[in-house]
Amino acid sequence: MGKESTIETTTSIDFEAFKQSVLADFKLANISRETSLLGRREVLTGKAKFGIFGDGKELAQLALAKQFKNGDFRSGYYRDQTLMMAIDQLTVQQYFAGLYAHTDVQQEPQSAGRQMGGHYSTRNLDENGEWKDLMAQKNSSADISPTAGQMPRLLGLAQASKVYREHPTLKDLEEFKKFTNGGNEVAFGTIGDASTSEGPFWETINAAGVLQVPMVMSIWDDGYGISVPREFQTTKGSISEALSGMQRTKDKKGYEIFVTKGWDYAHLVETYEKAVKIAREEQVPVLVHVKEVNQPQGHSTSGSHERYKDEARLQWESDFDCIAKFKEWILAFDANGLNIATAEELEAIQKEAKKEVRDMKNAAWKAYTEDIKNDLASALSYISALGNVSENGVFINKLGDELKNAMEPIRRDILVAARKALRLARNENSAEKTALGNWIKKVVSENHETYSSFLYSETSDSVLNVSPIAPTYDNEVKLEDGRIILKDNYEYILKNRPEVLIFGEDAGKIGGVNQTLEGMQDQFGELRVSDTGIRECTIIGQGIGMAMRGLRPIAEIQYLDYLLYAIQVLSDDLSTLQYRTKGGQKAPLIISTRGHRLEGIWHSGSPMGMIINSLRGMHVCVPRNMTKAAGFYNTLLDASEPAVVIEPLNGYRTKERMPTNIGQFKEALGVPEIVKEGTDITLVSYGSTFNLCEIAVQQLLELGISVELIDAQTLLPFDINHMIVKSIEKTNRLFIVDEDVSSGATAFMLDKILVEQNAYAFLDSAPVTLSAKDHRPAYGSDGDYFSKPNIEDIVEKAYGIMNEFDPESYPSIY
Ligand SMILES: Cc1ncc(C[n+]2csc(CCOP(=O)(O)OP(=O)(O)O)c2C)c(N)n1
Ligand SMILES: [Mg+2]
Repeated sequence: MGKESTIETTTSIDFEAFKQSVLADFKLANISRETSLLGRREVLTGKAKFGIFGDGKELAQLALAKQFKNGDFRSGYYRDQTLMMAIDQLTVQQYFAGLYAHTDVQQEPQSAGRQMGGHYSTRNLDENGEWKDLMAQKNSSADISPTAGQMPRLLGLAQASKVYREHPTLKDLEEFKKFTNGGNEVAFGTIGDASTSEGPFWETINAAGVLQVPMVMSIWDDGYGISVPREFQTTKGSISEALSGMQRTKDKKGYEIFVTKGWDYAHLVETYEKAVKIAREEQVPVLVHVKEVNQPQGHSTSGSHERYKDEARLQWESDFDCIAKFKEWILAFDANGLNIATAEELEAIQKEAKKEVRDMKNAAWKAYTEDIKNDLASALSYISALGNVSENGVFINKLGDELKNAMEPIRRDILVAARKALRLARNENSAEKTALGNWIKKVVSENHETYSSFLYSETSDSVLNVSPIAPTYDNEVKLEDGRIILKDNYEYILKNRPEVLIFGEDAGKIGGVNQTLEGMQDQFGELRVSDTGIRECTIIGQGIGMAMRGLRPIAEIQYLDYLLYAIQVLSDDLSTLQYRTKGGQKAPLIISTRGHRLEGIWHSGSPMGMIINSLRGMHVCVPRNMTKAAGFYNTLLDASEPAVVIEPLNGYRTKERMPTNIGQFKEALGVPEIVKEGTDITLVSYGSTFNLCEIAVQQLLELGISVELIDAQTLLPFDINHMIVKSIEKTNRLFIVDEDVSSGATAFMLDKILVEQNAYAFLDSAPVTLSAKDHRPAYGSDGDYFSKPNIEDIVEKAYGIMNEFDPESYPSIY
C-alpha cells in the first residue's frame, strides 16, 4: 500500500477496525466467488436454466459499496452480485432462489422469479404499492437485459438529487423526506466495457455532463463483450481515453475521470472514496474506468471462453484474479509490524465461505422444491382418484405414475399430466372428474397471479381508481385555442403540485413548439419547466429515474414520430417495471407527445399498432381534443402509473370551450364516449381522425344513415366496461376508422370488440375497417388526403355497409 493511500493505520484501534473491514471484504469476495462457481454448476447440472455471474468483479464492487449510502441508487447490470450483497440487498440464498426462478417474492425479492438470475432490484414499495422510506435503505433500480438499457434511467436517478437540492420547497416537505436528504444522494451506474458501444451509453454520458448530476459511472472493463474484444468496441480501445475530452477543467464543467485496476484493492478503495465525494458534494458526474478485471468462468453458462481467449490471456486472468491478488496484498501488508492475517487465517475464511454458500444454496433449493411439492401431492391424489373410477383408469394412472417418478418436476409437468388426465375422462361424469377440473382451474388461476400479475398497478394508485370529474362550463360560450386549455391546465398543475417537472426539446424558454407551455418557465423557473437536448431516449430516462425517486415528471417528446428513438427504453424499461419487480417498483412517468395528421412522412405518423403492442404495461391515451388531453393529465397525476398522452397535432389552434374547472376535471381511462347516438352503424375511432368521422357522420345523416359514433379515448386500456358491444347489440354493424397502417391499431380494436367482447354474435353485416395506406403519409394536404382516411372515404365505406345490406334503399353510389 502506498503512502498516499487513504487507508490510514495510525492507531491500533483504527488498525483493528481497518483489519476487520478488510477481512469482511475478503470474506464477502469469497462468498460471492463461491456463489458464482456453485451457480454455474447448478446450471450445468440442469437445476437452473441460465447463469451469468459476477466473478472477477468482486473487489471493485466492494470498494464501491463502501461509499454507497442509504438513499443512494444503483442502476447496473448482471455482474453486480457482490455490490448487491455488500449493500445488504442480496443474500446468497436469494441469489440461488433467483437462479432457480423461485416465484415466492419472500424468497426471491429481486423479481419473484420473473427475471433471469443476475438481474437485481430492491423492493421500494410496500404491499399497498406505497413508497417505502427510500432513505432508510440502499436502493437499486431493477435491471434489464438489453446492454446499456440501465443508462437512461441512471440519468434521472442522478438528476433527482439535483432537483431535490435546488427545489425551493420539496426537500422540506415531510412526504419527500423518504426520498432525499437535501439532494445528497448519488446514483451509481455500472456497465461492461463492450456495452459502452451502445447509443444510450453515449447519450446518457453527454446528457449527464451537460446537466452536471451526481452520477458515478463505473465501467467493469474485462476486455470482452462475450467473445468480441475491446478493440472492436471502443475508439483507442479505452473508454476513459475516448471520453477524455469530457474531463472537466478549471474553466469548463465536465466529468471527473478516474482510472483504476480491478485487482488493486487499495487503489480501488481510494479511488471510490475520492470519486464519490466529488459526485456527492459537488454534484459532478464521475467516471471510474476499472481496467484489468476479468471473468474467470467466461461470459455465461452458454459457452466457454476458451473458444476466444488465447493461452496468454487465460494465464493472465488466472495470475491477476482479483481474489488471489487481494490475498497476496493482505499477506504482504505490513504497517510498522501490524499485519492483517496469516495464510492459514485467510484459508480458514475461504473454507468458511465455501461452506456457507453451499448451505445457503441447499436451503434455496429446498424452499424452491417444497413449494412445488404441495402442488405435486395434490395433483397426484386428484389424478389417482379419477384413475380409480374412470373407464380410462389405466391410462390416467399411467400419467400419475409418470408424474410421480419424474425427476424434479416443475409446475408445467404437473399441469400437463393433470390436464391430459382430465381429457381422458371427457366422456364421463364423476365427482372425481369435477374435483380434478376444479383443482386445475384453481392452480391455473393462482399461477396467473404468480406469472402474470402487476403488468399494471394492482393497488390503490391504479388509474382505474381515479374518479372522473366532468369539465364544467359557464353559460357564456367562451372559445379558446386548444393550446390555451392545455396551458391553463399546466399552470394549475404546476401551482398545485410542486413535485411536477416538465421538460423536453423547446419546452422551456419558448414554451413548446405549440405554445402549450407558454410563459410557464418564466412563472415557475428553469427547474420546473426546462429545455433538454435533442435526445428522446434519455429524456425518457430522466423521467423514469426521477419518477423512481418520488418526483412527478412529465417528459415531452416533441412529435409522436420521434417516439421511435425512445421506444426501446419505454418498452424494455418503463413498461416492464411493475411486472418485472412484481409490484416492487414503479415509475409513474407521464409522456406528453403529439401526433396524427399533420404533413409529411415524419410529422404525421400514427404508428399506434407499434406503440400499443410494445408498451403493454403503460397506458396509451389518444384524446380527440385538448380538453380531453388535459383531463387525462389530471387523471394520471392522481394515479401512479406510467402513460403516454398523444395530443392531436392539428388541434392546438382549434377552438374549444374553456372549462371553468380547469386543472380539476378528470377523464376516465378505458371508458369510450358515445359522442352521437345512432341506430344503423357503430363507428369507432379516436384522435384526430375521430374529428373527421364527426363530420362524416353528419353527411351520412343526409344520406339517411344513422351512425352511433364512439370515441375510444384510450387504447390501453380499451373499453373496460364493454360499451362498444352494447352499441353493436343495437346497430348490428361495426365500422372502425383508424389512421394507423392496415392491421395496426385496427386489428387490436377488432380483436377486442369481436373476440373479447363477443360482438360477432350481434353482427348482421361484415365488420368494416378503414385505415391509412401502408406507407407513411405523403407531404401536403393532398398527401394527407390520399394517404390517410378522409371524410369521403369514411362516408362511402359506411354507405357501402348499408348498400350491401339494403341496396334498394341505399343504391350504389358508383
Ligand atoms: C441490446 C443487446 N444486445 C446483445 C445482448 C447480448 N449480450 C449480453 S451480454 C453481452 C456482452 C456485454 O459485454 P460487456 O458490456 O463487456 O459486459 P460483460 O459481460 O463483459 O461484463 C451481449 C452482447 C444484449 N443483452 N442486449
Ligand atoms: Mg466486458
